[in-house]
Amino acid sequence: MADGKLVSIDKTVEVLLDKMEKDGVESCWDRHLQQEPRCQYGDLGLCCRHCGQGPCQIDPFGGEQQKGVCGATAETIAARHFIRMIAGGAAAHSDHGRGVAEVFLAAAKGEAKGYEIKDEQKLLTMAMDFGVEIGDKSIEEIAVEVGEIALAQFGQQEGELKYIKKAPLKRQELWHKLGVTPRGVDREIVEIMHRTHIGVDNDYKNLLLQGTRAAIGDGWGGSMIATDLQDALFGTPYPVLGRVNLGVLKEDEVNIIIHGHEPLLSELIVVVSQEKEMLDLATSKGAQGINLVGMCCTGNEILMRHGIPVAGDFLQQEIAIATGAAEAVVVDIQCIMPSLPSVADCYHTKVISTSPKAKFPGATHIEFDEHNALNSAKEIVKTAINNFPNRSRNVNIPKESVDLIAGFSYETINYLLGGMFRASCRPLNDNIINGRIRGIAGVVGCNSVRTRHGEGHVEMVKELIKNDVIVLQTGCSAIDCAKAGLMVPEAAGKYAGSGLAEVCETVGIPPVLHMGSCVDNARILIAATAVIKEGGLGDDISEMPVAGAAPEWMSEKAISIGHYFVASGVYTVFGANFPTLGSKKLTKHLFEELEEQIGGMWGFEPDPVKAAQLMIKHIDKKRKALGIDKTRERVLYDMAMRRELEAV
Ligand code: SF4
Ligand code: MSK
Repeated sequence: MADGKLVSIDKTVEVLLDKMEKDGVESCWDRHLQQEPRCQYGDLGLCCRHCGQGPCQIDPFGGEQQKGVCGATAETIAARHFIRMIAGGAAAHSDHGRGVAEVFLAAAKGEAKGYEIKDEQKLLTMAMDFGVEIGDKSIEEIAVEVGEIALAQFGQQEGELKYIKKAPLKRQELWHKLGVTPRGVDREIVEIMHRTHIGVDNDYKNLLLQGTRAAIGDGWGGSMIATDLQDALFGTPYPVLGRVNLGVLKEDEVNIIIHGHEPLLSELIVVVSQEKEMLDLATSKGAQGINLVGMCCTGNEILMRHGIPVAGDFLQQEIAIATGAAEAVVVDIQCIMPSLPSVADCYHTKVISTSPKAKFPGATHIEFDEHNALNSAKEIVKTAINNFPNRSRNVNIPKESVDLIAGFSYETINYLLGGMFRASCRPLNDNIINGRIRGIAGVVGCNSVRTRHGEGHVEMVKELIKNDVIVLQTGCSAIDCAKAGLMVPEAAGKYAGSGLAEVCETVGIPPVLHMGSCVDNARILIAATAVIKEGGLGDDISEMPVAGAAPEWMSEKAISIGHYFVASGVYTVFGANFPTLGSKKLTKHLFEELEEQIGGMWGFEPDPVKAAQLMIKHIDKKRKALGIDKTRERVLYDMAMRRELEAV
């Protein structure tokens, strides 16, 4: 069995893996050990199964003459595999975005009871971005037009995605020149699947260009649309106090864990779980209340907007059930381990699936339908409450949980830095230029059993903030750094370098900002663009002192995110493992040549501190190119000096 101390920095894992061993329940870490040794062909991106003549495998040490049955080289095989990962990730984000657009449209038409437009300002901003005439139209009319345009972006065949115009001008021009401006979200994903079929595109650089096009369609298309529509529908996040880690589960209440990625149903579960009828039902079953908590990105969504506690990250989903205290784990889509129903079999927990796209043998299915979402939410909450009396004495809720401040949307950061009347990122730019803040890093992504759980995120982020790099976070990475106490304002004085600490203390923000879920990486793109537009830090994201990272990535979505960071001009370092290492040429292209072509490039470094240092080195390179690498003495001008200036 896996040793909790070795596999994770989180004490809850150690405690609950011990419990699982006693209870005779297997965990993902146990299965990870059973999978060792991994197939090296697959690990290095050198196994092709794209036709019935395969699998074909290339020996990484066997020389360049080696080919698959059809003649595909190591470069072709690895590039096809890599961009199919982009297609998978972009499809996941985009299908999420499409689902939100459908619900948004139904809500705008008054066909989805329980939903309403909460942030009219965000809706109006979207309307302007989409070129919708506002005139004297009602909010509902505008919302219908915005919803229709948003939905059409996914299936659009010609032209370019509307949000491309939000990118810096110079970047748009480069994308046009390279022919990677996405026409429609789905079209670029389909074209990847076509080009990677046997005997179509065999030029690894050309294959990668299509990967770039689809990834831009994810970051500046599907994900950005998802984030904006969710903000319009549920409210743009503002700073909110939350709590994180498994200690948020309660001994005497009905614990409902909401896990997955979409906030569509969970927003209504938040409402329903506070209704008197439900609270009375809980009391009648012997519980003191209903304790709603999140997990992974659905958790991040309801944390950002309501301060609902987050029980844990991707790798804590099985151990959360093993506490014996979860009445229900409600799942929608993405990052939900198929093992959950079998873990739940050993406890009283009900796993409730809600999406027709994601069913789990052994789970209870209560389908989400936007036209009837309130009823689904009620049925789910009732099922959980009715399960409370079945809880056994075999309960162990770990003590660990800490405070965090979440809710740092781009709008919030602007407001906090500039105030109500002059909201802007000017103070951020000024502090980057004067060197108090060295640069900006986006540290995002998953957990993987192939690294020590949480260590990559926390060690990397500590190294960055120690060196005055402000960190923006999303996804499970944000959850891990919150668990380590990095997302409270006091963390600035404790962990940040003196320059960053001074800025954070003045503004009253943590040095590590939680910006939301995986689709909310689009917020990071918008924040970076705002910094460019503010002036003084170059004309393009590639000129800024920024870097990105996913030290514990595992999902295809992370590859798509990483590639749209790169395609937007950001140096992006991944840890754990990297899926192209078997092809020297492709890896060189990704890690070196891309910078020349598109301004951003990939990096790979499993040691999180070394990876942070690579990011800092890159940030310093950009500071030098901008001419802001030397600390400037602040000179106070007296009258004589001013007169001298005027005379000149
Ligand atoms: Fe082998 Fe080519 Fe078929 Fe891939 S596409 S399995 S390399 S024959
Ligand atoms: S949930 S994609 S494990 S971040 Fe977004 Fe976490 Fe990665 Fe899923």
